[in-house]
Amino acid sequence: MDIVSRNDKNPLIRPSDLCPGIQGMEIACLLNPGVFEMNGKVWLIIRVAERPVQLEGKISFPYYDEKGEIVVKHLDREDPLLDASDPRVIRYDGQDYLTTLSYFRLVCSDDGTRFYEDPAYPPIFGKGYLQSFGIEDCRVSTMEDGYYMTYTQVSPVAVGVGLTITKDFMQYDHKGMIFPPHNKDCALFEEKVNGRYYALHRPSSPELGGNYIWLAESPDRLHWGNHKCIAVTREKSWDSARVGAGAAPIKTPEGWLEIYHGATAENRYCLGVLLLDLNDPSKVLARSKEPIMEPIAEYEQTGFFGNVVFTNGHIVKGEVVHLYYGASDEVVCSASVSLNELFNSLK
Ligand code: MAN
Repeated sequence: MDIVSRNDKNPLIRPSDLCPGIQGMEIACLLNPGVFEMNGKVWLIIRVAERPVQLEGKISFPYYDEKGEIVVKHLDREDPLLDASDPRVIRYDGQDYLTTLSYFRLVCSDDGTRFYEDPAYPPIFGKGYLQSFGIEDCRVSTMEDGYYMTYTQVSPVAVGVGLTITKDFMQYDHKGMIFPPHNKDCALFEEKVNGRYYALHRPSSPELGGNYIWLAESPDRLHWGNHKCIAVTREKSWDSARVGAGAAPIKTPEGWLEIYHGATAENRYCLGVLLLDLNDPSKVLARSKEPIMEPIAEYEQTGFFGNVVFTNGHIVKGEVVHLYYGASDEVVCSASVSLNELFNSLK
């Protein structure tokens, strides 16, 4: 099932619409934007993934060295130690790397469809060892005291969740890793519930357990505890291998609505909905059986990594949710759906 209305201008932004941000690189993909409103505009914080132009017979990928400088590693495609079967990841001689280096770029729009860059807002690059393979999939929670950005930080030792706070997207207060490895897909609730902050996050348990959505509490948004697992994968379903939160949950009189992603073992990514209790978000009141969105458009089925719709940002205007999403790990798109339709999908 698919109940969303796609923007007929999709894809809204393609790699060729932006200039590479790192010298000597090309943009391979634009992915999974965080979304917020500022100065009367809609803003996307896009994950831009770059790599050198690929030469025949070689695979070349960038990362930051200990000095914080970008180095490029070149491998022979025929090298028996190389496993390049996944376009996103490289396995070489027992070590994992990423094929691209991701960072964030800001674009804004007056109508929510046509986006442009404002040179006053520079890109945000990964810094330090724990971000040496890049930063990815930023969620922006708009809170009383600023914008709280949670994102994946990737390095040779970990995939974990970083937190950065800003009031203006010019000055940033980097708080380091708030959820240690292996963890991603972290979305902060935009207000306190019963005096405590809440976050959805996605640890991965390699043995017992799996890739499930968890809820945590905090007095200050830096220290998290009382972790609870609230949604697991469902066998033979569209969300059988992985589930993870999208953006900050939407507060409604019926509860917190969370649009999440689910994937199969074949890496087909769809979206679904969870409804969490208003006063105790660890209680799941309802969960969609069928996806609300599936990769059905041509640009969602073919691209850098096909059969993917992935969202981590939206704007709610009255009764309508304007979803922004990454399609096929390559282009940025939007779609809309009413709250009513989302509630109907839970019945
Ligand atoms: C997975 C995918 C990639 C991502 C890495 C590291 O392989 O989600 O897009 O780059 O994990 O987070």
